[in-house]
Order: sequence, then C-alpha cells, then structure tokens
Amino acid sequence: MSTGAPAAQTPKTFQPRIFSGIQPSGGLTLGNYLGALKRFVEKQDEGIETIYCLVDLHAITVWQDPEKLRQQTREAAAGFIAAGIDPARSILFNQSQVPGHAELAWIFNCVARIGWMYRMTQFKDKTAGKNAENSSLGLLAYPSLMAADILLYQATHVPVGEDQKQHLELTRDIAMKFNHDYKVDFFPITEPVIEGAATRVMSLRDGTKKMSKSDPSDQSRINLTDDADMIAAKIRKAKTDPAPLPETLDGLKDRPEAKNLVNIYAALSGQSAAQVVTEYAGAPFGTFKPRLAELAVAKLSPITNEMNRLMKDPAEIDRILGQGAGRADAIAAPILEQVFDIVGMVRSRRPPG
Ligand code: AQP
Repeated sequence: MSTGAPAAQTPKTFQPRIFSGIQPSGGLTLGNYLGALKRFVEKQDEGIETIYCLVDLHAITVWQDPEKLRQQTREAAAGFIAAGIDPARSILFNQSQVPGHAELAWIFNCVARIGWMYRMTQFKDKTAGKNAENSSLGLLAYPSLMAADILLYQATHVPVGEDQKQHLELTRDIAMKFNHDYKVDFFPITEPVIEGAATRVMSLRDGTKKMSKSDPSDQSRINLTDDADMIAAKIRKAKTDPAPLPETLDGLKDRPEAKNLVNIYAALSGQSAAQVVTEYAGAPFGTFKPRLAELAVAKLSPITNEMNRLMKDPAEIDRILGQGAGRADAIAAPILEQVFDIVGMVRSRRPPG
C-alpha cells in the first residue's frame, strides 16, 4: 500500500528488538497459535530481545464485557506462558499497564491521515454489513495505536500473521512521516516477519474466511482451551470437498478448505505443505482428518493442560504481567520523553511526592 507518505531518510541502525501482541478479545485460537504465538516462542529462543503484549486497549475497540475482558487477558497470558513464552526472558505484559502506548498513539493520530485509516481492509471487514459511522472511533484509529505499540519500543521486527501486513505497512508510513515532518531519524522502519506454513489459518466452516476468535460460530475455530474430544470433533466436522488429497500443491488450487487443513497439518508437524501433500497423495479426508486430529491433540493438549494449571493462580498471572509492565515501561518511558521533546512539549521537573 502507498499512503503517499514521504520516503524515509537514510536509515540509522537500531538495536534488533521484537515486539508483537494479541488482543484478549476472546479465547486464543489455533490461528493465533500458528500465525503468532508459536513464532513468538521461536523468536524468543533465537536470543533476540522480545516484547509481547496483550493488547487490551485494542480489544475495547469493539464492546467487551469488563469481567470477561479481565478473564480473557489472564487466560491469554496463561496461553503465552503455556506455549513457551518465558517471562524471565521475554517481556510479557498487558498494554493498558504502560501508559506510553496511549500517549504515543495520540501523537500518531496527529501524524497519520484519516484517509489512511479508511483504506484499512480490517476496518472495512469489521464494519462490513454494518453502519460504519456507528463503529467506535477507536476501531478506525486502531492502526495508529498499533504503530504506537511497536514504535514505543523502537522495535525493528514484528512477527505477525498475514492479516496484519497492511497495518504493518501503515506503521512504516507513520514512522516515515514522523521522521520527515520533524526532520529526525528517530523511529525505525519496522520489518514485518510473516513466515511459516500457516500465516493465514482459515475458518473450519469456510475456507475463504480467516479463523477468528470473534467468529460467532465456535465450530469455525479450534480454541486453545478446547479439550481433545472437542478438537477431534471440530476437525471431523470441518468442511471439505469430496475429492481425495491431490499429488501436488497445484491440485489444492480452488480447494480452500482442503488447502487449509493441509497447511494446518504442515505447520503443526513442522513440514512444508508440499511434503504433506506428497505423504497423503490420493488419501481421502476420512483418512487424513483423523491423522490431523491426532497431531493437533498431541501438539495442543499439553498447552491446554498447562494453561488450565496456570489459570488456577490468577494472582501469579497478575504478578507476572505487572513485572513485565515495569520492564516494558523502563524501555518505553525514555523513548517517549524524546518524542515529547521532538514534538515541542514542555516537560517540567515535578517536585517529589
Ligand atoms: N487465522 C489466523 N491465521 C494466522 N494468524 C492469525 N492471527 C490471528 N488470526 C490468525 C495472528 O494473531 C495475532 C494476533 O491477532 P489479534 O488477536 O490481535 O487480532 P486478529 O488478527 O484480529 O485476530 P482475531 O482472532 O481475528 O481477533 P478478533 O476476532 O478479535 O478480531 C496477529 O499476529 C494475527 O496476524
């Protein structure tokens, strides 16, 4: 996408730092796991500085029941830890505990252009069939807050699923426009990291729609809280076509549901989709689905069990999130101070107490 923002100045080198987030707007799905969480763990294990955030301010861009939101935030934190995020190595926190996110987002609201926001496909998708004028102002400004989440830490890389690519491009445009307008080389031009066999996991009921935690049909997704029987039943009932699996990837063209199940199998097993197709060439779904269910249960059940264990101690989860917020704030606060200085805000020293 080109927003018409001016080109970047000569880029300076920034310390590699990864930031990414997930909205606690429902329970985590297999899509969140394969498209984001599993890769967050891989990045942590590569030894790069990693900052992971439960973006609760994003979640309230659509209505959230307050008690459920708190529960979902703790559950998502448990999901991160159960999937392998180590709060001692990665910074794990919820967004609203670090005020810099909202403060920088306001500055970016004044840098970004309204037209850029209206062009976002996620905004169009989320308001499709509804009166867009009646959606929250926050839903329209969502990408500006997302840019703030990332740039508050001068993050250089953001692992995301395919659906977030356009928002990442907007983050780059905001960084470039800020740097240009204020004649500074302050924000990095962040790189999206979209890789792996399942960058876009599709609904189990409709292979043309993304698997989503807010889809009204629970059958459309696998939740990280689903038990083995539920996972197996959802895969058994997943929509497919009558043809067997093809011999090459080309044979998956125009077969979105079949392609989706092959991609899920590939991502869970650590193979490429081509390898999966070779292994199951000519197999009917009656053979493939039980194997996929077995694999999904083997990979997801340990995470679900650990999540359930962690959820028994919400005070410990809150402690971890609080500690993460303190560490995040220690990185963010001096960066935000520099931003306030760049844009011309008076910053007075306050008397202690
Ligand atoms: N189906 C998916 N396939 C691959 N990646 C996915 N992600 C989400 N769904 C899929 C990735 O998960 C990260 C966090 O996403 P999010 O929760 O912040 O927002 P989202 O993309 O809008 O996810 P949902 O489940 O669709 O949430 P709702 O329903 O609340 O809007 C991102 O990296 C995303 O790419």
